[in-house]
Amino acid sequence: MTVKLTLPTQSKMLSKDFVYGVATASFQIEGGTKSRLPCIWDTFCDIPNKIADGSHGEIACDHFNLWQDDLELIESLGVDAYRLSISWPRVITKSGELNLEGVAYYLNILDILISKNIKAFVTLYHWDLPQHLEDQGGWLNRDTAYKFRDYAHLISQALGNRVYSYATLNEPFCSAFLGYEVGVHAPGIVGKEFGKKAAHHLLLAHGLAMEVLAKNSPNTLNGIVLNFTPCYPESDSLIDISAAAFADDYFNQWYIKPVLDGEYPEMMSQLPTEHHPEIHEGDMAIIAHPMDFLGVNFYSRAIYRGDEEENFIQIDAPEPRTDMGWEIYPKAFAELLVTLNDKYTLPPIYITENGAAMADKMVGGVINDLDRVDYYQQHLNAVNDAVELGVQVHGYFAWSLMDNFEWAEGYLKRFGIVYVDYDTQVRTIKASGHAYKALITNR
Ligand code: GCO
Repeated sequence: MTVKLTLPTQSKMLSKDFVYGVATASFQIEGGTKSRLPCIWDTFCDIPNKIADGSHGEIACDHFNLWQDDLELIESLGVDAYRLSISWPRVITKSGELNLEGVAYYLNILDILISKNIKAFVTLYHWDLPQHLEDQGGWLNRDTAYKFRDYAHLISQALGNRVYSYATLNEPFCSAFLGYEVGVHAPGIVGKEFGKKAAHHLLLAHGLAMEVLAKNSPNTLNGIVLNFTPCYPESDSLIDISAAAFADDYFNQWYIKPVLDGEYPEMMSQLPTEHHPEIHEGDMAIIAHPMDFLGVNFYSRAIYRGDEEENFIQIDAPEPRTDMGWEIYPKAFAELLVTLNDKYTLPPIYITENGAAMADKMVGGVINDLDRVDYYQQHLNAVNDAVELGVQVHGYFAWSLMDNFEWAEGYLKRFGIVYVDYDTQVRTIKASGHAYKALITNR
């Protein structure tokens, strides 16, 4: 295990143009729920047994109040960029107008980032749908896509030229599949017939917002953030190989292929028609609006076994694993990037999330998270391997700046390079945070 993060001396990732950042999301860190409209995660947290520790987002990291200190913390890490998300229910009223108080909160953050010369990578939707829109059907209602377009229009006008990059959506796979198919995320809807319908409306929302951003904000890098869990067969048998290919189309290609090629994977024909999305004429062209960048989130891979009845069965992740139970398999990261580059005409890539939950222990005021440093080292190496093979990666963001509300896991899982004591809200930079800072500042 290492305490330092290093890259080969000739690495393009040591260039000053390569962007290093840290990432967060509004619901996971802000708290301040009383100062905004309710969102689907507020509601979901109130349902018994949905969140592992029975917690909620009312305070979270109290970033709503501690944002100034947190911006100093970010600056102290020496990063080039900060990826944050805007809470839709904080900035738009029920009747669809700007909530100026909510907007002011983000304007202050963005102004300070500019004064510190830190690039703002703003995500417009990191899963906190206003509850009143869910009450109208949420992402199963096509109209939500147009509501998102209107929100994108108003907020991009309000934020003006303070932003460096806009991502429309974060991980539509999670919103659609986890939220509307297996129901382990908000709003908790279950049914195979719902996932792809929700996904289509999310992707439509992305395309409509891209059109708006291209007009309102032509000088920012505009794109989407997708997560990828590469799918590997358990064996070389044909049935396992085709199971992995099916899962890859279902979970990964379903999101990237429409935004880049304007069509869904051919595997759609194997799904029962009741599970198909409702595609209107012209939708696919909107969804495939040209993008300035693609955000790639990577954590782990998945291994599949073929099955006569189910299309695929995911087998238990082998060791080594993180505290989430996710296999540590950096090779899949390099292979993913190279494969995407072969398959698609990619815009510039930013790694918008990568990181690991580990069972951190504070000893004598110090968090010596060598396991996380090791994870970062191996994954930075993997990105570097892909760059050497010709993939155009322009930046890398650690998930996350600090420990925060890890969705259905509540506060039990810690992804931060900064430790958060939830009783006192004291932040302590972990060994991984110090190592990340040294890598960035020694370039
Ligand atoms: C994600 C989310 C993060 C998670 C992280 C770890 O985009 O999946 O952006 O919110 O916390 O991925 O699960």
